[in-house]
Amino acid sequence: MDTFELLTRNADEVVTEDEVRELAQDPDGKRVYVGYEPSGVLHLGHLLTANKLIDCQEAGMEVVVLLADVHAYLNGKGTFEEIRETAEQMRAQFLAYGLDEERTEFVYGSEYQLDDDYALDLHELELSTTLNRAQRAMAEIQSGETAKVSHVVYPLMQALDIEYLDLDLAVGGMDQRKVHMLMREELPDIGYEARPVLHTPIVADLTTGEGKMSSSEGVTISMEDSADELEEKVNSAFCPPTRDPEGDLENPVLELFEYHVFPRFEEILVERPDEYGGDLAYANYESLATDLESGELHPADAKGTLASYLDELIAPGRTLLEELRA
Ligand code: NAL
Repeated sequence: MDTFELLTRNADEVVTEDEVRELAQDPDGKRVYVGYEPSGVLHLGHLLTANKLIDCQEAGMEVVVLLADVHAYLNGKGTFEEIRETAEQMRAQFLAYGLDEERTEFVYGSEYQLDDDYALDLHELELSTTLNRAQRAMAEIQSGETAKVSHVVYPLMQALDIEYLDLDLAVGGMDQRKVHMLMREELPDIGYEARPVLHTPIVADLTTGEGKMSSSEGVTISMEDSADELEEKVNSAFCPPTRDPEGDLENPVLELFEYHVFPRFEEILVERPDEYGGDLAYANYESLATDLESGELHPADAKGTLASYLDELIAPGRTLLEELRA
């Protein structure tokens, strides 16, 4: 696969393609970065951006993971001490999931976000950005019903971080796109360069195929799930025999194959008894989706296979969590 294709596969949005094409010409040693509000247990949403980081490492880039402790604090996620503790657990789970330890740098936001020069730059951004703009950027990220002043500072800091961590590429879920657009417009206003960004898709809710899979509502798959829980969750998933259900619905089973399983395995094996046609092997997402649509692959077999591959992906992190808690 060529480098541009590897860097951009499964991205919903690339801003801009030309800038990423240029980066793909010479990716060695370039820095890519994702930030996360610390949370004790990773879920599939985190892992989707982690897959993109693994793609970038494969292309030769250095990965920076920002453990955004100050951001989580600004977003009302707990006391500073609580957030710090969950950040440590998060770091360990990312490594267990498959990020290359040698080429992954973990940085706490609080290591530099409380410095004088950072504070002054932040105030300059506060002065050049409208309240309305900052609030819109935060709409999909904000927790809680009532907007707080901290919620408009948050996206400005996220924009500034992209300068302070000296990045060549920023990665985030589609829910981060308005923050990144703000970064692209506002950083040049205070004398810094805008950076290219990639946005990964948001997987639909597992049981309904609507909206997004989220840890606050509906069914989420996390690093904590046992093999049995995974099987139960995946078996209850919405899986019509098409990749394009009507209206706003998605097929979450196919999405998980496409974004989580195929990027991490060479070949997917569907085990079936001989009387049901015997085993099937797929080297890419397209061929599996085509077989589901034609009826060659039954949704029940697709689900059973998905559950076992997801189990393989999360098993190392699950074991580590058990050890941390023992
Ligand atoms: C992501 C988050 C916080 C700070 C960041 C700084 C730079 C790049 C990415 C960052 C967390 C993210 C979330 N806003 O909603 O999880």
